[in-house]
Amino acid sequence: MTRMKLRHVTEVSDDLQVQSLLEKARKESVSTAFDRADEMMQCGFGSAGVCCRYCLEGPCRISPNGKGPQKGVCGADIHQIVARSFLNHLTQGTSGHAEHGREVALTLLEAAEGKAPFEIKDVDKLYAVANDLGLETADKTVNEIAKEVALKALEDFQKQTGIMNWVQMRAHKDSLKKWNDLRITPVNAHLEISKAVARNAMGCDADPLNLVLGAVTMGLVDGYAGLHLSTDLQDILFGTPKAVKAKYSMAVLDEKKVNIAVHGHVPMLSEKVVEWSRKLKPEAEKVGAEGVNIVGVCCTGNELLMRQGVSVASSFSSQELVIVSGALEAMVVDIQCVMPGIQNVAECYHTEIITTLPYVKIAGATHVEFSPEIADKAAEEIVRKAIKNFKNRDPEKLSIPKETVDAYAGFSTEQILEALSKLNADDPLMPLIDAIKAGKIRGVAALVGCTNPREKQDIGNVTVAKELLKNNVLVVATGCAAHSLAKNKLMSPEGLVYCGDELREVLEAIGQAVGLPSLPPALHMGSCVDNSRPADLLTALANKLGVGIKDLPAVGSCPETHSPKALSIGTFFIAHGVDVHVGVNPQVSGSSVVTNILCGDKQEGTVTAEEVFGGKLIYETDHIVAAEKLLERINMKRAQLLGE
Ligand code: XCC
Ligand code: SF4
Repeated sequence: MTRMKLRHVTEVSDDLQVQSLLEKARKESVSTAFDRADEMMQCGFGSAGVCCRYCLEGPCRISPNGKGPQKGVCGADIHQIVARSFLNHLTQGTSGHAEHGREVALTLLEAAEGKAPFEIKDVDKLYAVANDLGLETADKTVNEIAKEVALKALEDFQKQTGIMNWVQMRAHKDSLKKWNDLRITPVNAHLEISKAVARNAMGCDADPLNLVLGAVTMGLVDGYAGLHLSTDLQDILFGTPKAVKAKYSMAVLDEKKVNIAVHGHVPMLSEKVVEWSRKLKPEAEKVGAEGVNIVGVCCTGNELLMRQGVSVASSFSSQELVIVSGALEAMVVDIQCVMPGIQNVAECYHTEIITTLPYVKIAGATHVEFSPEIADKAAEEIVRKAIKNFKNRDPEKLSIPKETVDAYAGFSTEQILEALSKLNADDPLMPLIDAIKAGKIRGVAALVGCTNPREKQDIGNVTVAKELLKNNVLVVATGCAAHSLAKNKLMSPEGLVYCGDELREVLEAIGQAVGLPSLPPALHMGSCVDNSRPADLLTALANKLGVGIKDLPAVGSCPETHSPKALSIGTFFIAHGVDVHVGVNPQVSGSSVVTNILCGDKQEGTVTAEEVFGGKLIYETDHIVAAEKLLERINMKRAQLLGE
């Protein structure tokens, strides 16, 4: 095979440290996702979503240019095939988040029953959630209440009638009414996921519009059984985040310490790894290290950053390069966004890859089984393995980048409201609403999602954010997008120079009220499941203003995603009427019908997301144009809401 020309390192990432580690990897003949992306030809049929492999009569593929057969063997046309492949992506994204929620709910149950070594860290939040669920709390112990909350959560994976408890508890009433009218409100997560898989099979649902509505149900399952449920229960178990200062970049690796990267999503194991890294410091000293240094990758990194101030080494697309530093004794992974490629890279250095879940293993990696009851044992074993591996480090292969970037994180909805309450103790939302009404804050944008090895790392996330900030849009961020912003100083007061004057004044006023020079330009709200937090903030704003969420000047943007999870989160927001931008091909272009439902404007005679929900999907690869489109939508909603 002729080797494709690889991009120059400066085209691969905006991050100089990533560039230098990629150069090192290439010199050492180590294959990484950035180079594999260059070598991989993209299939035109797959890119347009027109290839169907759902039964053994196929595979069938339909050319969008009208040449060749226009129906699959079963008679499915291009719109049916594209709609099904869209629903398939959403189902996959949603099941990841639903599994996350279920694992956390089970951990809470086992903790409450004394079977797992976790304690309830945020009793106030436990009471708040219990009250919101309508549970009686008088005369009950904390563990009794926690058990009832956990059982309510598990009902959302079991009940056969009614609607999910978390939808009932968290959804805005206007949105819920709309979903009920459309009969798309989820009953329980597993039932809906199973139904989505079933309806997508050959010989089942063949109406593109109905299939897209099925995708919206997946978005709602994702949003409530995945995001909201996970955030609520994780806050109860591990604490609700508060403002915290930490460090970003590959330079958070510490040459003098045993380095362990925690990677994946679900925080149960990684919380314990942090605990054991402190307990086993004396053992690390015995092997000549100064201690154990935990660094975060992907959303596990976000979870530990938000609650423990753990520093963050890498977002998704550069995860293999953490290993290329030659300084990593172990990479511990749980679930989602873990590239199988890390094992091959690890084999070129001394790093030990440790998988932890029985259904997520990597051939060649070490497996240390984790479950909540044996959390301490597993974490202890993992940290000991890393310490033992310290002696195998090869000084010749060591290359740790130098500079870290300071960033503030920990902006849970509770933390934001607490800061605002310093300006107005009786009505904390009012300072925010006043600023929006006065136009000092034009609107709110959530910068979310990933980095993608095919895209130049960080540039999309940062460009969209800066354009919005310049135009006085309040930016909040989650996931790997938050990583891009933090590395570019948008999570420290230094980044205020990128804000419009009016936004800057607001951020300074709120920040100074809580003893900081200013709030950072972008507020880090957490991991991807924590997209529940911006949703909660919007719900509170809408309720206060007496309008629907669709009426707010709020948008979401996902410039560099790679994950179907981002599509399901995006659909969750669109179902509330929030416009969502994606900068990476959502693979629906083969069908004009599906594209129009998702991205089309209000138009007589057609059904579009904008018409039904009040928000739409904006697919735009040019970052500046994307920001312009988002601003346009913000201005349109302002005009409708405020009569501007
Ligand atoms: Fe994965 Fe959540 Fe995307 Fe990062 S942002 S690449 S999904 S780790 Ni969720
Ligand atoms: Fe072909 Fe229809 Fe089977 Fe898909 S479901 S592979 S279109 S026959």
